[in-house]
Amino acid sequence: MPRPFQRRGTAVGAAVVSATVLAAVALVVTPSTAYAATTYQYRTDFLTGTGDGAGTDDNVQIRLLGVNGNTAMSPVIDTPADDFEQFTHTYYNFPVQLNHLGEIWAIDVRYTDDGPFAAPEKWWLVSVKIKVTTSNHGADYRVIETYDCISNNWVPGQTTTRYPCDRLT
Ligand SMILES: [Ca+2]
Ligand SMILES: [Ca+2]
Repeated sequence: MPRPFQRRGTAVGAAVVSATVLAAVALVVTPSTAYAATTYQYRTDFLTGTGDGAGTDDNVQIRLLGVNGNTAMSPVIDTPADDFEQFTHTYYNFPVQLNHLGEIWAIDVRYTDDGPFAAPEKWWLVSVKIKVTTSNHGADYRVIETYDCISNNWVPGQTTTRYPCDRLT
C-alpha cells in the first residue's frame, strides 16, 4: 500500500518542479524580449573662422558637461579630411551611450601642439554646435536637443578652455 502512495507523491513533486522551471524560464525570457533601452548619441559640429590663419592642424579634443553627467574627454579629433581648416565644419560623434547627460551647460575644448617639435599654431573657433539624438537600435532615431557653444575667438593653446552652451531646441 505505501508504494503507490509514494509514486503519486513523486509525480506531484515532479509537476511542481517543472512548474518552477517554467516560471524561472519565463522570468529570464520576459525581460530580454522586452528590453529596448533608449540610447543617446552626442554629435558635435565645430565651425572654424573665416580669417587668415584661422585653421589648424594641431590637436583638438572635446568633452561635454551636462547637469546629470559629463562625457570623457574625446580622443584627438582626426577625420579622413583635413580638419579644422579655415571656414569649414569638422564633425565629431561621441560613441552611442545609455546615459542621458541632461541639459548641457558647457563644453571643455582641449587644444595642444601636435608634437614636441611642431610650431604652435593658432586656431579661431567660431562655435561648437551639439545635436543630441536618440537611436533605439536605429528604430527611433530623432533629434531631441540642440545647443550652441560660442567662442568667436582664438582658442588658447596647450590648455583646456571651457565654453558655456545655450540650448537652441
Ligand atoms: Ca587642419
Ligand atoms: Ca584629419
